[in-house]
Amino acid sequence: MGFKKDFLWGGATAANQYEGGYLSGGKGLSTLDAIAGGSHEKPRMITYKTKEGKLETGWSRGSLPEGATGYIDPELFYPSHEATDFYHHYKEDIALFAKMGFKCFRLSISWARICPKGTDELNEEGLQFYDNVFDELLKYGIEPVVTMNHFDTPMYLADNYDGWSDRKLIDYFLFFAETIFTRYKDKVKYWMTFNEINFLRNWTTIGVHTADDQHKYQAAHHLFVASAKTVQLGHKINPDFQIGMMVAYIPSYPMSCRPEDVMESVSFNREQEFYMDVQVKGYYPAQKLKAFERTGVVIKKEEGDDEIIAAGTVDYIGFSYYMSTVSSANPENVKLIGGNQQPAVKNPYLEESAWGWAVDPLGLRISLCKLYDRYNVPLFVVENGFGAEDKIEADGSIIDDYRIDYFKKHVAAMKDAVDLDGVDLMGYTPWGCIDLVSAGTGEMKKRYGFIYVERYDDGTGDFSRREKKSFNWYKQVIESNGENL
Ligand code: BGP
Repeated sequence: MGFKKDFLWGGATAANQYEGGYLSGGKGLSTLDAIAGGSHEKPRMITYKTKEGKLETGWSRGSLPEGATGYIDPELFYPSHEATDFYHHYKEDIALFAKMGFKCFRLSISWARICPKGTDELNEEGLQFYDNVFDELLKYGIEPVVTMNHFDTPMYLADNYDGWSDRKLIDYFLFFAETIFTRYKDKVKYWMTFNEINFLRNWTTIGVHTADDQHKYQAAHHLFVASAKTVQLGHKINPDFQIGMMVAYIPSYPMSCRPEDVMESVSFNREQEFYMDVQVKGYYPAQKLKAFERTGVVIKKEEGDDEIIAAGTVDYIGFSYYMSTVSSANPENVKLIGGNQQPAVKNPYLEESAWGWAVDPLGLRISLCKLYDRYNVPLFVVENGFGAEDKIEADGSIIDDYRIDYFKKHVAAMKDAVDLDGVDLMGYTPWGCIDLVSAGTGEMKKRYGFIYVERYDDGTGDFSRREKKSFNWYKQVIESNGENL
């Protein structure tokens, strides 16, 4: 009973929010370097350069304005440029992860650090950086879990190809994939292709300038083909590789047993399951094909795409789980989650974080049951956590009992899913195990870590690290393989 002996306890991060060194060591610009912070869910004023070289300022709701090219506004402070400086602190941070007893560590490789333009030019210094990081992890027996692309598309590809709406990106990504698979094949076993592939509403992350369904789903098709080819290629390079997909899972409950509310929640959940259906089952689900017909979306496919998608299904599902939501057929019930553009309905039975994210541990068990019943492949909870504003006490300590409480309940829910429901769960990597820049807000204020980093939204802070109260709590959880909460 309980979690497997080799359960992968660890923590999760992403290059664009944690690494920093955005122009160090030969790295090229990525889309998230050129806008002021994060994955840009909220409408925000950005300054950009037009193709004609003119500087313009305008509102952007996640999409790059038409014709915009990568421009860094010297007047603006970009927390993501230095982020929490893993680039210079990786040895110290990995030692802290080892002290917590991590069995694995999830990080992403910055595509533009390996291929500065995203094309077939390579940056040896970038490759060496990740060699150093993996060697450091392996020194402590920590298994690297690598997201191949976490929201950061090389800016050159956004500027010159309109990002993933152009099929050419499949080849460029494959070149990047082959490079890192070959280079790290004896150091990394666990891979994931695209982070939260269903969050394509964050257009900047995929470098697309036109925010409409036609562009979104065409880009998704290219991502599916790239992912499937990547899976096949990886298995050829090293048959021991475990290559997964990654989706943001926010299960939705119907507001009531009124059938109209139930249908709303079915539709909401289907939109997320669509991305899993394609990558796990290997085909487009009928419901989506019908929806394309209704809305006039026409996916341009090349001959052989369907076969590629069918042959390149993933080994496991990685997913993020932070909250659940509620669907209602009555538009009056709809609110925006945490001020961003995600429509949702407040659940009267659940508490929310300061950012309006409903805390729902049982929702995690429900998700695990549903996904395992539906797909029957191993599951990996690769993100989960509680974003909060932490306070440093006079004696320097950080007493984050609210975070411990959140994790306690979520680990207990996973344990029930394993013990009572028979779910095959591979591991658990809480998000932002060390403080990093928020994807949604682009700020440092919203923190997730077991480790605090002195870095603030006005650009102050010396990047020093300190353990929060949750650090020792998580250590004891790992030590007891999830028995001692
Ligand atoms: C997921 C992303 C992460 C991350 C996390 C928390 O959507 O994969 O990159 O940051 O959510 O979100 P936020 O930073 O907005 O609190």
